[in-house]
Amino acid sequence: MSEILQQITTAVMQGKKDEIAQIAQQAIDEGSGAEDILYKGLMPGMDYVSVEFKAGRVFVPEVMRSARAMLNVMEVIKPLMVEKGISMVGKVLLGTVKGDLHDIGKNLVGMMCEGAGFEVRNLGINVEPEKFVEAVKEFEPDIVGMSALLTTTMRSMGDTVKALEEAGVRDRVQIMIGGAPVSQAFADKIGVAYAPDAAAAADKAKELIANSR
Ligand code: B1M
Repeated sequence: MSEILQQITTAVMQGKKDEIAQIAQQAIDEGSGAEDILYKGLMPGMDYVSVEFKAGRVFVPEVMRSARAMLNVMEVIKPLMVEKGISMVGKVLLGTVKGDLHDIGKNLVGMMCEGAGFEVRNLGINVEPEKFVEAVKEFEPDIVGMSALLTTTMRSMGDTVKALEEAGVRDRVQIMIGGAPVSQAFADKIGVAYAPDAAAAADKAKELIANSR
């Protein structure tokens, strides 16, 4: 791998969110393509962070910094990717469900999914089932991701699945849920996929895409 792409990988691993855009610009000036920067520079860095996070060797603040570094470069290379028609891995629609205002974990999930090459649309917090339905029709995501941090708002996840079914769009998407009170057993009960943390969510999203193609 070229030295400059290795520098990008290292900058993601170390969460150098300010320096990394400059390194990416240098890579572009030296002739690296957006695809190489994404797949050979950024992604190996985020994959490393994801493994370390799962193993408990790095924590939320470090992951946030690495994800921010990755997003700073994505802003630089996005126009080049659009120009060249390079497609992302898939589309993820994310939201914290109705009644719930917690968004730190959900945003982390969004960052990790972007780090894994997904185009992410984040609907924010307190998202009504109807809002998910509208966004599925308009954004046409591959995956709908829902987050809940309150035991009381887990119910909204089931309500959202039902709303998607009633609107006739449930079969167009894969659904993944997560959040501290959510479990695999609950996900099984409402017929969706589950991920326990942000790194696992990005892995699960990739797995869901691979299984659906
Ligand atoms: Co609230 N809160 N809170 N709170 N809050 C908790 C969740 C609570 C456990 C605290 C406690 O009592 N010990 C408790 C919930 C109890 C329960 O129902 N089980 C609680 C409560 C009760 C409340 C209020 C009701 C308090 C009140 O007003 N009386 C109120 C409710 C407001 C509402 O939502 N309607 C409330 C409000 C708030 C703040 C607004 C003050 C603030 C949120 C700010 C914000 O998010 N912008 C807040 C916070 C910060 C917390 C704690 C302290 C931290 C949550 C957090 O951000 N964790 C929390 C206690 C705690 O967890 N120690 C607590 C860090 C984050 C990275 O982890 O969100 O779990 P987490 O996300 C993880 C995984 O869960 C997973 O990946 C993430 C990263 O690895 N994950 C997904 C999350 N979403 C996923 C989606 C996926 C996959 C994985 O797929 C799509």
